[in-house]
Amino acid sequence: MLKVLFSAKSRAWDEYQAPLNAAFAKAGLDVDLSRDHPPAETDYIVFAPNGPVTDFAPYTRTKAVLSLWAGVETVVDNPTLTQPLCRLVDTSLTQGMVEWVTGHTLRHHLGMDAHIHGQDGIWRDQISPPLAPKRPVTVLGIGALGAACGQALASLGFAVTGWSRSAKNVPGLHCLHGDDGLRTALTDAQIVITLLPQTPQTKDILNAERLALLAKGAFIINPGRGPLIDDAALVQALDSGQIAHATLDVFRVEPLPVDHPFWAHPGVTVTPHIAATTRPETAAEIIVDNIQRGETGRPFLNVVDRGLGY
Ligand code: NDP
Ligand code: OXD
Repeated sequence: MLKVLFSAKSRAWDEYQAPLNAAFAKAGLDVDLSRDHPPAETDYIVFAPNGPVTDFAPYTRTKAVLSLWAGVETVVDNPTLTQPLCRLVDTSLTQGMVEWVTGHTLRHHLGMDAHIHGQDGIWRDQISPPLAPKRPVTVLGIGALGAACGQALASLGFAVTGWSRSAKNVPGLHCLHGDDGLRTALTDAQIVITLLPQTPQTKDILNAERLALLAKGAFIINPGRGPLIDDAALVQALDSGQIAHATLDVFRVEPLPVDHPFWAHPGVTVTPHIAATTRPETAAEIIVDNIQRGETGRPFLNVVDRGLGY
């Protein structure tokens, strides 16, 4: 019988126990899923960064650490982690992100706030936004999530540029990469969506200099990670009108401290890291598929490149 350790918060255990056991049964795997297997007897770890396991050294028998999260920045550098680390790539997570990004993009594109907050008896000027093809959108990071979001926006007619580390070809997107590509991708962009992982290379990627490349009055939408944006530079760009509004789902410190300037800034919308949540039913299938792969000698899916950090 395989011993699978579940290392995440208690609430996650309540949500995942049944779907994981159902997926093990469906896959024909004989598994003892528990929150307290002895390390030296643990075959796999189902892992969340806010769970109890932080030292992987005693897990000498463990064949893989299977993350319930897509972002792995808090564990990727853990020197005790010598086992393969697999991150979550899940159609439900992607669908959730596509919906959140599309919703917030359309909010800014259509200028919805003016009418949602303007129910005061005044028949305002009828201002038409440009149609989507005239609205240049840039997606920084066109991996599992960014590519799907970019393609969803392109299918609505937006002119979407995607930027990545390596050269890519994502149908429907104008794809750029590297330093020169970043400059081109940001120059005159009106909406920028950041879906990069947090690594040393992506830290502060939206700094003062790069924010200045955007079209005046641009919008930022960040469901990636907080450190992708230089907070002080963003506040300055909002104050000057260079950026019209920033919708931020992720922050350097979470929960966002109550005295952080983002809370009070009229140009910022804070959402509490809810852009895309992992859904237990689909995530369980993916975790179990990877365990089945490990047990049948097939390569794991979505193995994190420890050198690249994602
Ligand atoms: P992927 O690994 O599939 O994609 C990452 C993309 O970023 C790739 O296109 C990659 O380029 C690019 N990239 C990485 N480093 C660089 C760099 N130095 N320069 C340029 N491009 C770079 O990740 P996902 O799409 O699955 O997830 C992205 C992030 O979204 C996660 O890391 C996590 O932080 C965040 N997230 C947030 C959630 C939320 O609810 N707010 C939920 C889930 C995820 P290349 O293609 O060349 O490798
Ligand atoms: C994730 C997240 O990385 O929720 O999965 O941010």
